[in-house]
Amino acid sequence: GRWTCRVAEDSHRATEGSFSGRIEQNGGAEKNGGGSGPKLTGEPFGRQIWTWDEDGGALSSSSGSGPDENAVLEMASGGRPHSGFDPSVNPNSCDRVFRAQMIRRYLRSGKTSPDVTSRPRDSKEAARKALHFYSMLQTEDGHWAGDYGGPHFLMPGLIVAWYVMGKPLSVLDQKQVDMMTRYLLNHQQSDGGWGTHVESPSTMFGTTLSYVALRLMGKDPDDPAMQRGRAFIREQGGAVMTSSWAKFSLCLLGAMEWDGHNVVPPEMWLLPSWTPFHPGRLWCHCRMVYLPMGYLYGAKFVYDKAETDPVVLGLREELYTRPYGEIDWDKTRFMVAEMDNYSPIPLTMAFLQNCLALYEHSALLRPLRNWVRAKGLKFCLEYMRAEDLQTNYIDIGPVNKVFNFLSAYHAAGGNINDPACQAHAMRVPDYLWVAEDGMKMQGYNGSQCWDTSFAIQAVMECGLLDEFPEVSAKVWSYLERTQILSTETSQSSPAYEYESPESRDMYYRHVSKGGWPFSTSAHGWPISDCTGEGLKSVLALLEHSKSIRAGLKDGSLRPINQKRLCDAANVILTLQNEDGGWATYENNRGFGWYEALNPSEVFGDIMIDYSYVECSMASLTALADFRDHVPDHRREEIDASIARGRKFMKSIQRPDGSWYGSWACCFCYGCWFGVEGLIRAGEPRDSEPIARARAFLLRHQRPNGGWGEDFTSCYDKDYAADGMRDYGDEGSGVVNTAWALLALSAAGMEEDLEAVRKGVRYLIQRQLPCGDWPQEGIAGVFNRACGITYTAYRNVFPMWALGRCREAYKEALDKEG
Ligand code: LAN
Repeated sequence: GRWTCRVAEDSHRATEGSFSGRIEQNGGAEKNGGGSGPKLTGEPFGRQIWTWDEDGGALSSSSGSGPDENAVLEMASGGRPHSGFDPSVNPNSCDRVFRAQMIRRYLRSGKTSPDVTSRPRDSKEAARKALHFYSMLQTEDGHWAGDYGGPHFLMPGLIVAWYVMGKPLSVLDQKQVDMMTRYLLNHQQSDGGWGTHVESPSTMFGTTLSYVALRLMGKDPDDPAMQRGRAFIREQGGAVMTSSWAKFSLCLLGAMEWDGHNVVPPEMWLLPSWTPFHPGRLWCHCRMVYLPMGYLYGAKFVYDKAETDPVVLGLREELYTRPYGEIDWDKTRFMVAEMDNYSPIPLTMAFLQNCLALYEHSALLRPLRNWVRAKGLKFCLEYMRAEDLQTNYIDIGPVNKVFNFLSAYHAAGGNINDPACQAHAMRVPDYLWVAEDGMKMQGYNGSQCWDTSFAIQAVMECGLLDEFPEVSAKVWSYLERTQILSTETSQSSPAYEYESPESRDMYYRHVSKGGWPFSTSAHGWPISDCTGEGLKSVLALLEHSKSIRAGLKDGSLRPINQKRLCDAANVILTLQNEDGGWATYENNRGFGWYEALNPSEVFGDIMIDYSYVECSMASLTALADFRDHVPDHRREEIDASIARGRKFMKSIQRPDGSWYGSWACCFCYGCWFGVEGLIRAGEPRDSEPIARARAFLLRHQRPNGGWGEDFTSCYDKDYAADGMRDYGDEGSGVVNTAWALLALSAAGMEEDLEAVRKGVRYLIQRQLPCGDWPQEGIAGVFNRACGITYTAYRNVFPMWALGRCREAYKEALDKEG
């Protein structure tokens, strides 16, 4: 057998087909004859799920005239030996399983792969080879799929939920459990622990959750790996020292008492909307996580068999240094190991938590509490239901996905065959990914739209659109189908009903229609910069539609009318904040002092949606492109918006010339957005802010011509001076080099030619014979403290940088300097 990634309609067929069978196996509550099982809602484009195919072996190399399997693996392996996975060399997987599948399919269709024996002679050839390679990985529906793993705290949450629901096969089957076990064992570190993400040193957050997950999946406590894991936990003082999000899962399981967890009152949702603090003003990810947490806390959910389940009883002994019954839980609420304590609970929050604890335990207040709690719980359920329907049960992210599921299960009285539970179960695989290190839970249901928009802009700037018309046509159809609520399929999804102003008000949602998401249309949450990148991509494709059409066999492209472009521009305009910048999904609704209420020790800056250099650049440049394309739509507002955005971007430039990148590592990334955004907004290329940013980049170029930073830049908010020590090449990495070059060539100053030439040479020299680049360190980041994998970045950004530098410096670039 073989793991296979299925996309779009095929993924829907696979889920719906296998699901009816699974329900029957689950106790036969429902007998589904002939495909009458539950159906998925929402647009299928972009969906990617992994299934285990028993007969997948028939497609493997040995049989018949398939492509040479060794060559396939060689090309899929990102410059690594293609046997096994060795985290001590590099804990980042290179997405070998998916890439091998795509390359195999490409070759079987009779197309030829890049010539691995010849070396590109110049930047143009290198870019062409890069695109040829990358085009092998494009899926049928036009997007680029990829491993979006990295965090280690997500999958254990799913496993805890699965376990307390009675291990339903419709949620996880044995094949998946085996692959997940493999993943966790692969990432155990030499000190016995697990990090918060693949590159992080061990934390109690990562370790406690991973340990518990392995035990729930059947690992024996006497297994040497488990002994080492346990030793790590106990050395830190036991599970009372883990951070609150891990404690939450332990409480659900019954391996910790709710008194050991700070209060998460569901009744906070009942606050009148005019109060300075209201949860509706939180950053949507924070809000949507504390929503089900409030419900499960308020209902005091505990696994119903906790008191007799041998694994849970075992964990009560294994995880603590004192007998479980003797722990004074109220004293453990604030305990947390130093290694987890990135943003210590502020005193204000600690004070508030103590007040809430008094409220929670007061006998006097019980009648009042019961009354408001019931109301709070009711609102939470309604809100979760709205979120489930608006996202077709995908939910905004992996954390609320799992907790919303568990809440629905609780509300259904523990009936896993309840329609809402079935709908949730069918969307679990949307978050799972298989790579050479095992099966992981991703940070989102993929990064499809984001990667695809960047890829096509890179192709455009490389001037390769006409050479690869089919790639462009497929991207066209992906972006067309993925704009939120703009196509027929998406308009028939339940999400559409929630777009009315009343409903948006009720559930604190911003306008969706016309935006682009990070992943898929079915996910349905628009994001400022994803809308910006989507809009820029579509505008560029429209500009080239003639030549794309000419290169196609049937010449057909679905129309994208101007109304849809205006919808997108309107969304972007509404998202601009008062400070002139753009935040992620919504306007900034809260206040800076909300950070004093941050209840999570492991993450920083999560309470409100701030304006970011990344989101601002993408939004502002999209408006600028839109203005060129549709000059008379809200012209004055757009001009004013761009001017304010420009001012904002200057205001957050650091004195050293850099910008802090919040969503990838780190200053090179920020500088790319800063420089490109300012220039597109009209800033002269020789102005002081641009000069300062260039000087910053030039100062950090390494002797080998590349640039390098790693995750610690984001964590410390300070340039990682040693560069990418472990996973790059003498302190440089291809992705960072590409970002620095994108910034420098956006300015395109004559004086920088030499530095740019060195950088470009570096990229060419690091390119692998097949046109890929090596998988190095983790590229993405969120909430200051967690890394996240962007597999596509090693292909898209170097190619893009080559194209842009060539365009800026022409033939001079490839001459001997
Ligand atoms: C993402 C992924 C996309 C990312 C960009 C669009 C790249 C960025 O420019 C804006 C922020 C955004 C939308 C973003 C925010 C935080 C997310 C959603 C993630 C990094 C993906 C996973 C992460 C989410 C918070 C993970 C779940 C963990 C919790 C702490 C809830």
